[in-house]
Amino acid sequence: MSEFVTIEREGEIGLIGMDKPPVNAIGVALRTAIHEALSDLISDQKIKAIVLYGAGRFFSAGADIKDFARSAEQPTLPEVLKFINDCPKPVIAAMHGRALGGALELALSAHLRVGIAGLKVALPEVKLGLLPGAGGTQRLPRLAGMAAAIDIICTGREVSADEALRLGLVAKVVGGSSRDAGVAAARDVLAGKLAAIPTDDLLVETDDNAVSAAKARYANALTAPQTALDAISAATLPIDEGLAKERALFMALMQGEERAGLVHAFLAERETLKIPEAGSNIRSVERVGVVGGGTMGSGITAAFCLAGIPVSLIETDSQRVIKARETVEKYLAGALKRGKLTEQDHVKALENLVTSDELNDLANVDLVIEAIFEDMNAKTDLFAKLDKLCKPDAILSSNTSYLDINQIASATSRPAAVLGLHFFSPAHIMRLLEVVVTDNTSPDIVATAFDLARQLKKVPVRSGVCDGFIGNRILSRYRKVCEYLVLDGVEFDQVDRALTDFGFAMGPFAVSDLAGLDIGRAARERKAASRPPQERYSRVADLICEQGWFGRKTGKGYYLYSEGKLIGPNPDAQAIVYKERAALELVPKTFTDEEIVARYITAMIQEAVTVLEEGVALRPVDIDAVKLFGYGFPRHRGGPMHLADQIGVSELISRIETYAEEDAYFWQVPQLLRTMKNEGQSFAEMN
Ligand code: T1G
Repeated sequence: MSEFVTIEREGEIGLIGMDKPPVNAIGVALRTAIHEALSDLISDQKIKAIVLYGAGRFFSAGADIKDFARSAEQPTLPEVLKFINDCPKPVIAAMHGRALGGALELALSAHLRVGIAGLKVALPEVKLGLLPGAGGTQRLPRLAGMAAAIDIICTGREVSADEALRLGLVAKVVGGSSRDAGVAAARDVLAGKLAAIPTDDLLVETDDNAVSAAKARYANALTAPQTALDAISAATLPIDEGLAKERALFMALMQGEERAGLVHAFLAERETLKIPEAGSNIRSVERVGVVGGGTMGSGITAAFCLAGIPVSLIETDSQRVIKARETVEKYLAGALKRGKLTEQDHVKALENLVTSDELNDLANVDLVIEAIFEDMNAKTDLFAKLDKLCKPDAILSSNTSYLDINQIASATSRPAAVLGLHFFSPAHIMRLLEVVVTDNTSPDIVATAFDLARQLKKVPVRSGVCDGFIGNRILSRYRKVCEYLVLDGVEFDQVDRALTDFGFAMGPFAVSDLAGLDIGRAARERKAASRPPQERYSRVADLICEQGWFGRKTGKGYYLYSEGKLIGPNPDAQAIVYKERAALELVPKTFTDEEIVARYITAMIQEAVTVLEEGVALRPVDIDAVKLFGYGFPRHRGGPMHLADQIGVSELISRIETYAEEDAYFWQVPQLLRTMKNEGQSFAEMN
């Protein structure tokens, strides 16, 4: 009897209930328990049929992602599933909630499957840089056909209960508990009403069209979908050959960097929730107030509407109120169209949306998010007013992207209830939320902010106060490297192409054009007075702005645009670069794409290490989450700190020392990096 499964006998039906909270993840302990329980019931002469079901929220979340290091320990999952398939007694899998990855493979190795209404199944392994490595690529085609198997496995998408029924993955979809559904199905099998067939006895028809269409579709995708396709194509072989082929391909992916990066990104999203304030009292937030209905304010408002949280949006006059409401309603209509919002919730959100030009309308909200323009005096004035008119226990937060929130808090009588909630544009879509904790923010306020983030389906990352917090502070450093590369000889679009080939969704110059070059200029002007004289400064961006070229919104920036579409590099901007190089007597050098990426990534890691040293970020994984969920860092590379461990501390130090020969002020090896080298420590160990 194992602590991870319950074994029961109901007459001639044996039941194995997986019970390993929180998600019945199938690691070596659970798969051993299943194997032993099945052996036990096979040898029990009274038992004529066996039911497999899951206790708790759902059937099972699949193989234990945190236990991959032990995935080769016997009995391996493929061995357990082969044991199920070859079981001399009918095995029925009864699934509820979710059956993902190895869990669905477990069900596919059974002789019959039933689902509980609302069930969702998937083989999401490609999202982890893997392929279904326990028979999924061989058994799904046998049950659902080659074309459906290719689509489901190579995309990793969810399959609803109805589709599973249609595809023949489940024999029926019923209500009630999965345990009872399993018993009922077992009785039907014993009564000859339902057929229980070992999946491995089935044959697969190849589907050359589906295979060649998929080959074309995934030719430039990551490795996992292409490799999964190879495994699925082997399903036409005898089962043992196909399973062997699948296992070999799976183990190859398991060793790969894509798997390491994607699994790290999956866990990073959850690790950021583990903060010192976790477990503190969470305040209820019934209504939220947003001050400022510009791009950010209306995006933030829409984010709360999408989460079903009533929100009051305040602007300074009736015209601005109307415009802000229109923007929010446009965002919500878009969400409705994309299926992110049901009709009913859409109506409710609009009913709960108050828009006004009266600050006093925030008298009863539980939380305020200030999203006005980035001016310290304006913010401190506003916070002083909010402090007087809001409820004594209301939380006051700022969406500022870099200003000192300690200073903002000092304008109120409630500094313990003040923090930063830094959203990323578009705020109703981008998942990152930097929760900026001041010197005085109380733990329950931080815990409440993290709980709000959960309701908003955001990824909260705890940050300390500094200029730019975590994300923008690091961005400002590696963005400078791009300016230096252009002065030293690289074209804008070569920088962008090198980084998009590396995996970024957009290159830094295209991103600046999209955000608006005037935004960058304002940031530079703000920092001009405090810019150290030793810092190398490129005037190129300022010279481009002087022409009134602000990027996409003006049709010209680093690139040329027509009707908002990028049509190519802007030769006039490039001419400014050539002129500037001549004025600085710079002889253009050539850089390979690899050198461009190396400098960009090394600058990112260098600043990230100082953010860590200063305690602005709690752990390396928090910095990974910021770059993954707020800055389009390629997910399969896991984030800058995960990548830093792959590059290696010695290599990073030697790169910085080499670059320092050109610019000793910009390139300085952080002390923490040297300490890590001396102690042989990795960033992963700091998590
Ligand atoms: N293994 C280990 N831990 C897991 C896990 C898993 N598969 N899934 C979730 N957890 C942890 C998670 O880290 C968190 O832990 C807690 O459970 C709650 O999760 C051989 C090799 C199931 C939809 O890709 O998609 O099978 O942070 O916060 O929002 O072919 O978890 O609290 O310590 O996400 O309700 C394939 C991954 C594995 C599914 C639930 N399976 N999981 O979402 O809860 S590879 C997956 C999810 C595989 C085989 C291959 C979601 C969920 P902690 P949560 P949730």
